[in-house]
Amino acid sequence: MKTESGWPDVDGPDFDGAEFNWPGERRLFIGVAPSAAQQEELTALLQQLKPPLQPVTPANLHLTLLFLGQSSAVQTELLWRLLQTQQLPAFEVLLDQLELWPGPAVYCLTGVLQHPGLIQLDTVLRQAALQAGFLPPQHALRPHITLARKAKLPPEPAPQTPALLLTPSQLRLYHSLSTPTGVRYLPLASLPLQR
Ligand code: 2AM
Repeated sequence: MKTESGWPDVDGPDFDGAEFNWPGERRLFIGVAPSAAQQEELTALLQQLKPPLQPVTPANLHLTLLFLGQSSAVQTELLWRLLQTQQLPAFEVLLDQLELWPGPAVYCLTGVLQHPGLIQLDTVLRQAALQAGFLPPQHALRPHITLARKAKLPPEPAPQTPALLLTPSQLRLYHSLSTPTGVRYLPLASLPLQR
């Protein structure tokens, strides 16, 4: 189903799953979104970030669980079918540190990989992706929400650090889509996390 904005409504009651039928490859990742209230709180923080920091678009705020990279429809459908047969545990993660990561030059709100549900979900996602023929991720999962890119130095003055407890109810397959107005993270499909 398409929304008024033209994007599929993965939360809608009649969303009937993704259509895995694109030609070539799409840049994909699996992640979770903050709640609407958390997105609002982070949006207020984004407004405090000035050039040269490049704040992300509020609608793009997400926590990446597994980056898939360039992905064919066949490979992605296989992964999604595998995940549909798995127990996908719910988790919570507290994001309460503002950090600048010099390598990718991102400024982000970070947490620690310690909740058993998140550790288990990370394992399930990695194993399913390997089975579907994706390359293993280059790094261990470091839970974070990217707030700004092109971050060589932290913002001055430092914003007040929020403490966000993410308790997502679903994971999402996102398409990272380049548009004339910048990158958009378009949800293609979702799966419920089991409590
Ligand atoms: P991040 O902002 O959570 O770090 C889409 O490109 C998203 O995938 C990016 O926003 C980034 O999420 C993540 N990403 C991009 N390249 C990646 C890589 N090589 N390894 C892990 N995550 C990556």
